[in-house]
Order: sequence, then structure tokens, then C-alpha cells
Amino acid sequence: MFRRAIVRKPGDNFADGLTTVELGVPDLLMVRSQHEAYCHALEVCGLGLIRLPVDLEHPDSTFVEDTAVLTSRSAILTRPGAASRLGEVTGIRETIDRFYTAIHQIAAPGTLDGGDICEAGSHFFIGISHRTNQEGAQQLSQWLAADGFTSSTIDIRDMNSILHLKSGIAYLDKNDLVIMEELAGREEFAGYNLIRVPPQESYACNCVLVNDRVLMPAGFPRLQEILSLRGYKPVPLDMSEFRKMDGGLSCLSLRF
Ligand code: CIR
Repeated sequence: MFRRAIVRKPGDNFADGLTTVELGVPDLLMVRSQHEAYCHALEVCGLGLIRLPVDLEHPDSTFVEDTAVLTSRSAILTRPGAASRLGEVTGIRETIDRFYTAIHQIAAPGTLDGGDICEAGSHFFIGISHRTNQEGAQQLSQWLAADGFTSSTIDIRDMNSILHLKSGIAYLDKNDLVIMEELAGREEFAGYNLIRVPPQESYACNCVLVNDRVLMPAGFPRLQEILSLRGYKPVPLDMSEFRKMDGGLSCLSLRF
């Protein structure tokens, strides 16, 4: 069960952040209202929110998930792979300090974005991407092993369709793994119940189980129906403006 989540309000310069997609410029009013609705949904799931203020130095800082990996045993502060995002970690450290006694930090030359880390029970999948490198993955895997967790890497560097590993997979419960078609054939995922997401809905792979509900992007009826049929309670949330900046649903919070 999660009890809390850290979120950060998007700033007026949100549209100055990084993006690789051409879906247009985010509408700031919609950004704010979609973020508010997301926060409200987390509260409905029973979480107490730690709401961080706008950080205008870092337009991408609302994507807090990339700055830390929080487990039941410790917190690992990351070292984001995009130069413009490196400074975001300083802004999250103080908050993590309030809740964790065991805190580690990815060090240079390692880089790692939280969006590449998928927790699946006591195992962690670590995406090797254009943001997370082998050194970063190795450091994380050592911290995880010291806490009794296993991990393995998934190389996604040759995939243009996703920024982070969690843009393409999400672990839910009872061995269920939501997965995009392009990744479903990989042998690393063979032991899971694969919930295959059709290509036209692959953005919805980035969903997240929060206690008894699954928060998922709105507008993806096939996945919503599959989740309902499997006994999950999907909560669709409009993510259109975050998607324009390559953002997935999970990256808007750090849940613990
Ligand atoms: C970036 O490119 O870093 C941001 N514009 C989006 C980060 C999204 N993070 C995530 O999905 N974990």
C-alpha cells in the first residue's frame, strides 16, 4: 500500500521543457487543470500529497518520478540523463530526507531517470535508454541488491517509440504486466501474465496501480476494458498536455 506521493506543480514555462514528439504546444490552463485532476485522483486512492512548489529553473520538474527511485527500504536519488534536468535532484533531496533514513545517490559517470525503473514485486527492471546508462544501472542494481531486491536490464536504445522503459511497460499486481506490442516478445518478460496493448493504445502502457485503483490515461478504451475484465478499477485521466512533452502518467508523482 502507498501512503504518500510527492508531486510538483508545473510552471508557466512548462512548454520550454524537452520533447521529441510533435503534438503541438501544451495549453497552460489545461496543464494546470490536468495536473490538479491527477493530484485529486491520488488523494481519492488514499494518498497524502506532498505538494512541491513550481521550480522555474527546471521546466520539466513536474515530472518528479525521474529524480528518485523510492523502495520500501531506501531512496536512491538519480542523476538524470538530460543535462537540463540534472539540477532537479537538488530540489527533491530535502523532501526525501524527511521520509527516508537510507538515501543513496547515483554518481557520475552514471546517469539514470526514474522513468526507466519498473518495480515488479521484489524484482526491478532497469531500462538502458538514451537517459539511463550502464553505469547508472549498475549502481542502482547494487543498492537494490544490498536491500534484498533483484534487478535486470532491458535495452531500449534502439526503440524510437519510447523515451523510458515505463513508457512501454507497467507492473500491476499478481504477475500482471501491461506491455506494448513492440516489447511483448522479449524473453525477459516471458514469466509474466502479459497484458498486451495494441499499438494505437501504446501511450496507455504507462499506467500505475495505486492501492485499489489503476490510474491510466483517458482515451484508451481497449486497455480500460481489459483492466476492468481482469478485476482492476481503472481511473482514466486526461494526460493530453503532458503527452506533448513526452510525459507519461507515472512520471508526475513519486509514490511511497
Ligand atoms: C523529458 O524529456 O525529460 C520530459 N519532457 C518528460 C519526462 C517524462 N518522464 C517520464 O515519463 N518518466
